[in-house]
Amino acid sequence: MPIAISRLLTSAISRCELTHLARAPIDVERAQREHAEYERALVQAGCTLVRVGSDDTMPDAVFIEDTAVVLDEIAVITRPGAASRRAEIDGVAVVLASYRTLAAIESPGTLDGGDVLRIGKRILVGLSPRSNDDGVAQLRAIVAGFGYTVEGVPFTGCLHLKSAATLVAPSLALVNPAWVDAAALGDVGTIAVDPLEPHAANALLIGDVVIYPAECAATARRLEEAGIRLLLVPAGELAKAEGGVTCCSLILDAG
Ligand code: CIR
Repeated sequence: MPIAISRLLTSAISRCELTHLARAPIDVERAQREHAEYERALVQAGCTLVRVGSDDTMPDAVFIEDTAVVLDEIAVITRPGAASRRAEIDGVAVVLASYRTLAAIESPGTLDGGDVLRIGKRILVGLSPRSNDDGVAQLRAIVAGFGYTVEGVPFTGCLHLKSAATLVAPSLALVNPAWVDAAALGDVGTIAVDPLEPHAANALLIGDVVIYPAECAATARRLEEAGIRLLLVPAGELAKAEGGVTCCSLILDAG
């Protein structure tokens, strides 16, 4: 049974980092309701929920995906590219230590988990302002012994690689072709987002079900037509903080 590690959001989210979006007021209670529905969907997808503590000194802590890269063999604690987010890693490391041997990205490397897309034994890392070459090289050195390759992938238009491409089945990716060249993903099938929904490429695959934002209705139809089983969740408030459905959890096999 998979474990989903999440972190509650606080009113501090109104001070979140923003890169591509202008700041818009976030309705904190509504964002908390969205997050509660998201956690329910994680449980419905078969996960056991484990929470890391939160406080109002960490505005972006709810976006826990960025703090670690969890593989079956090891968990790599990242060094988030935004300095304001570096305090998030300690609490995550304490919890992950119960499930995995830990490694860590060290300065001057930076890496955000949102840039890390694993396709089997290939790990693609978006080359973004958050994840630098040194971070990519450190990740490569840490995971090489477990048989993983690590490649840097250029993309534009969004914060993290997984805003531009995610898996919706083991060999099927959902992509925004305006932001990333689907050829960089290699030998997988692709479904393109509806062009009117540029932010629709972020989907969370757990087993054979995909947690997906209800706001991306046209792309959701494309996925359902392709036979993908969706669990729709409201995600509009968290989107104002540049968060999507992958970034609010770390999913790992309990082993
Ligand atoms: C940030 O800029 O770091 C947060 N406001 C959003 C992080 C979203 N993370 C993700 O998509 N993996």
